[in-house]
Amino acid sequence: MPKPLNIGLVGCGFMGRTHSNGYKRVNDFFDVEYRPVLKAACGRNEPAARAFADRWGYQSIETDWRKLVARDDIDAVDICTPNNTHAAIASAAAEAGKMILCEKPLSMDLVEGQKMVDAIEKAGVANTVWYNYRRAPAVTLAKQFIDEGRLGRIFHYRANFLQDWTISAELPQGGAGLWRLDAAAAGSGVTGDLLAHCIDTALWLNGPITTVSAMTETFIKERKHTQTGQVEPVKIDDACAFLCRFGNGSLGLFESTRYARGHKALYTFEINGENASIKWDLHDLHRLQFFDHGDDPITRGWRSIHVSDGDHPYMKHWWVPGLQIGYEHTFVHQVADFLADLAEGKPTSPTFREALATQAVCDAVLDSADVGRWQTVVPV
Ligand code: SOE
Repeated sequence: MPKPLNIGLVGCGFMGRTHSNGYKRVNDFFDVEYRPVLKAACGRNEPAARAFADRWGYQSIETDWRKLVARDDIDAVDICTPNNTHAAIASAAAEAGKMILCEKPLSMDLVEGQKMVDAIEKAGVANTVWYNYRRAPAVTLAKQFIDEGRLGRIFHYRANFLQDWTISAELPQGGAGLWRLDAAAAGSGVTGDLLAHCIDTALWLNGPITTVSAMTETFIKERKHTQTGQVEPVKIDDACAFLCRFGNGSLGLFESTRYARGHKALYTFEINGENASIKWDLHDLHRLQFFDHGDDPITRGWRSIHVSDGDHPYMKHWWVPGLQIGYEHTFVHQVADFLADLAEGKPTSPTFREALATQAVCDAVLDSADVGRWQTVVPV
């Protein structure tokens, strides 16, 4: 019988739903030594927290995260709140000896993130940050191909994350659902929210980024603030593009915007190596495009690998070969890996420290856009 692991989830929004689904599904599909128990859900709005708890099956609610963190019956604290609250909750949870699973990005900036890493490493608690796209089977397969040396020396890394949901000037900033437009709650705009995903994947697949040169733009300069009712300056980056150099000598090109009409969550990356290239697209997330220069020249071409066979990463745990899975499964996989690592006493990647490296790149990108010059990424 798997041992119970009592979860206290802070934040009852979109991410709270994705993580809860992960906890609920994991033991149905993965043989792991722990079983997440949905002990408590925490949200400041009591009726909303109650409705969330009832829907997802949490046994109790809290309206103050400090009470949740102090509870003896909570083993792991899951942070799904706006970015400006991550540090306080994580540090208190670490001090209370709780395991911590924190939504991305880790922190508002590198300095704050460093303090969080110090706190959790001092406490010695298990920790991970939810950069979920690593665990799309096709992305994990890309990692496998690179580690096997199939691409050879890597020359180029290209990534985009394009959305279009903030184009209307009538959209307010701040408050539930729209805190991502409020720099005081989010820290940054697309850099911390979307490029952070691209950077995390890139660091994992292609190693450290050393220097960056970026530009950002805020297209809508003022928006009404939901909480104050006043029209206030918009301080987030609506769009960001940057060039970079990786430690392995390859060149990177990254772009993110919430103003690409027609694109809802188009995360794509392409990697060009000496022997082969790979491409991935979140809108077609179960496929990995692969071009191998070593193939017979007459039939050589881009292969579209349907990553749904039992030999593919994570897939033997799901249905039968050929039947694909989706976005929500990336979170189930992260829970499964966290529980398996816990049983073996191993860290679960990305740890807080690994997520700090993403934060260091985000900071260098924003600094570069600010000063208009190349910036060196602080090594973490
Ligand atoms: C923003 O719209 C968002 O929900 C991000 O916050 C998530 O991290 C990303 O996976 C999808 O888009």
